[in-house]
Amino acid sequence: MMNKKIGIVCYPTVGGSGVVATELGMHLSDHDYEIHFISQTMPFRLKRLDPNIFFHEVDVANYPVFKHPPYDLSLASKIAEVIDREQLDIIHAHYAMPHAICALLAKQMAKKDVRVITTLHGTDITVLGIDPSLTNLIRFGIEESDAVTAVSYSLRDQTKKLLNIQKEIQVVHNFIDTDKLEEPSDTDKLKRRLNIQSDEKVMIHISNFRKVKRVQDVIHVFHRVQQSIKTKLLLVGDGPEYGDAYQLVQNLGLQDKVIFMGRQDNIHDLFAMSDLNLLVSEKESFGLVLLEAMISGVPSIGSNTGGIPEVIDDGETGYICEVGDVETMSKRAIHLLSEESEWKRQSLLSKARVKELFDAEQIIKRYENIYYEV
Ligand code: GMT
Repeated sequence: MMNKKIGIVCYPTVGGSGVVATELGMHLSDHDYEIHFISQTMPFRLKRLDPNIFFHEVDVANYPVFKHPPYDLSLASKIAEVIDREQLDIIHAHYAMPHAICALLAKQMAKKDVRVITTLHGTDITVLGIDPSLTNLIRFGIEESDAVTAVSYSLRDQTKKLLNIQKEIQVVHNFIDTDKLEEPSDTDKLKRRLNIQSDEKVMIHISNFRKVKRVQDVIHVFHRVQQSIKTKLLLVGDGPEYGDAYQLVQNLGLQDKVIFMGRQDNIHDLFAMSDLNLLVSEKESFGLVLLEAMISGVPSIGSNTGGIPEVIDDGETGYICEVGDVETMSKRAIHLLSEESEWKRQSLLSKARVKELFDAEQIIKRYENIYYEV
């Protein structure tokens, strides 16, 4: 197999699309690809030293005549420079705005011929794609790419419908390493330090605390559950809704039972302590955190939106409830947390499902096939 050179353009900060892009690059380097990340700062998960992985930082030009520094143009220019210097074969743009458009501009600028693959992740379509000031631009980015993928069937169908796209969009689900799981830290010790008693259950929600995540619903569900089951709630992450979530916890008198953890890196340790994960968003094209829960054998309650029902098998690895239906969510949570044998069954099925459908090695092969097709 030829040693292909791939440029990956992604957002480097905390967020699912950046995580997927970085993990993809690291796996491809294990398959003898040469990977060139092109981004504003080093992708946050890119910690390991690897002779097959390079990082090219985008310097954004600034000058008093600009009202806003032209990041998009600097990015396009950097991509073109890297294509020619490193002789890249493929640019894989993660998130349509502005990455797909910048990649297409760079393709025109560069002397070396490249193929552009765009992966759609979610709000690039469901929020930005329907903004009238951006719709045509995003449609152009999709139609002109040599191949396009979406992280769920739901996102593919929404893209086609909302943007009236005829072009083929292949569904490649998100993935997780299922065979290199590190042993979690001492769970009992962690629980003691967090003041979680041995007979208490643990519910968890991890997100960037944006409005679409409906963190308040998570707290309302917990409020109902803790009335009949000894439980603590871990709230992990940070974002615009953090303050309101904190206030709601005070108002409901739950401050001794809800643990705000802020942003955390070691998600695996957190799930090792947890019994039930909640992802009850209004929009969610996939929900990467569901895979992190499944691999640790933690069932999830998810909302019936976007790609969540493609990840959670309703009644087998958690439950799907309507967005905002905190009553049903609470009933399902109470059922799972009180029926030991049912929880055990769903926990085992969660681990099996993630291995069967979302394992990194099989999903990486899908991307490799697309690279070879173009
Ligand atoms: O689209 C976003 O909100 C940002 C993006 C990200 O960078 O975190 O999240 C999306 O992409 C993730 C990775 O593919 C998916 O797991 C998330 O479900 C998706 N977010 C939404 O659709 C809200």
